[in-house]
Amino acid sequence: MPLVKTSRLITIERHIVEQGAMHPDATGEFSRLLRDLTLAIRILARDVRRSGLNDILGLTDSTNVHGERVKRLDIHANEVIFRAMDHGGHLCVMASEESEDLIHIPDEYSKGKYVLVFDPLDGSSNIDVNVSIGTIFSIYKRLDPSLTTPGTEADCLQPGFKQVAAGYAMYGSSTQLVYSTGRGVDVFTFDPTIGEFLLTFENIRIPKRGRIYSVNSGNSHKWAEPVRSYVRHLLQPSDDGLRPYSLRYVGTMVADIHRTLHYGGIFMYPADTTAPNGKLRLVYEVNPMAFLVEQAGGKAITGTQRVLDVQPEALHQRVPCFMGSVDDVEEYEHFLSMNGSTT
Ligand code: AHM
Ligand code: MG
Repeated sequence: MPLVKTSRLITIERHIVEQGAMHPDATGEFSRLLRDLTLAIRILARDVRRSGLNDILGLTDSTNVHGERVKRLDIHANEVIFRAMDHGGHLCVMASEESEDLIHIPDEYSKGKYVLVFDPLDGSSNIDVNVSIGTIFSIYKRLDPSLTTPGTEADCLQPGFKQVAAGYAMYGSSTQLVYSTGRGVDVFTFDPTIGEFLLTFENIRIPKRGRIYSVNSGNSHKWAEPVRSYVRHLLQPSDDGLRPYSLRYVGTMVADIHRTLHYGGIFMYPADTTAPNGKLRLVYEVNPMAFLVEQAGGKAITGTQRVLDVQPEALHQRVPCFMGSVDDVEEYEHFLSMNGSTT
């Protein structure tokens, strides 16, 4: 049974504080960081809910009721997260999918020991059509323990196994926040009537094998042979009834990984002939998701190595990824080895 639904009535704030209390040397800084981040997510949950209305309510096609220019939702999300996180004194630097360079903490605010990387609104192709989108984040400790200097690019380019926390918010039929501090994965659901995230599932475990694969099959003509033969295999009926697999692909990584965490199976964004490293970004998309998948008992690889062991070389670097149920990912690895290929 992968889902352990909790009967405890507990808010995310309380949960964060309780988890912090488990660390004898905790100063509370990390709890405050997460509290600020959940504020940003609450605001974004509200804004996403109203996103179809902004343009309609605007006096002109680019102005909202407050006389402000209506921004694209992903740019807006980037700004909301920055404004929630820049002044708390917990962070030394940030990086985002929507910002080409590092995001520094303004001079007037003190610097903290943590680093935040994020994708403010994942699933951009789905924003305008009311399909689930999300926010992905990952937190590291800064490399230089001195708190007086700004954070650096190296702080944001730490390998994924050094994450101290990672998670995502999914703005779906409800808003859920899924996160891990390295002690399993917990799921919180937002109750808009009380403005709180409530613990819904504790320590979710991804099934050892699933029956769903998730990939953009429109790219299949460009995949390497191991990926093609693996997907052909998944579609081949088997005597034990485990195959054929069903295909599910939302096109929002947050939603596809969310389903994979609950139902199992495999999510893939492989390399192809026009995208030699796939599409997804290592630092703020693939690493946080790989951390969650591993924390839920699953597996995440690039095709050549464990995702969390990759040493990032650039903020916006892409990497192929295959993640989900252990048996499914290992079956894909078997196809790789049969083909003598590692792509
Ligand atoms: P985005 O960050 O611009 O939204 O791009 C990332 C998204 C992922 O959420 C999703 O898995 C993938 O792009 C879908 O890409 P494609 O449309 O090529 O299948
Ligand atoms: Mg994204």
